[in-house]
Amino acid sequence: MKSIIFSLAFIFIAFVGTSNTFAPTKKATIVIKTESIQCGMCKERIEEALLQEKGVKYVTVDVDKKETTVTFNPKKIDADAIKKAISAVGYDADDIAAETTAYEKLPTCCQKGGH
Ligand SMILES: [Cu+2]
Repeated sequence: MKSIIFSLAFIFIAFVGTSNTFAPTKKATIVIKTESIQCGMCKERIEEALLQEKGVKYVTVDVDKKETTVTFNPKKIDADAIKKAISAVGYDADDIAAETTAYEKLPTCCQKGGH
């Protein structure tokens, strides 16, 4: 009987132990090069689009640096999905090029060389 209690206790401790050790990080932050953004409208467009993605918590687009900083829950979304969401509204995101149809729908001032 004692050994059963000991092994149950051991299993319990092992379980609690591992779940703590492998507790998933709920937040991650990435900086994505969004070289093709031109102005404040681009900023709003990307921020709005990304905030609609599940798991995205904060988005900041820096127009001068041409960078998009995203804080997200890695259990719900990953960096690739975020970059694809940027591409889907017409902007280059790191090595993922903007979707042509989305890019062509952008106002001229938001296209490359528009400013
Ligand atoms: Cu723009």
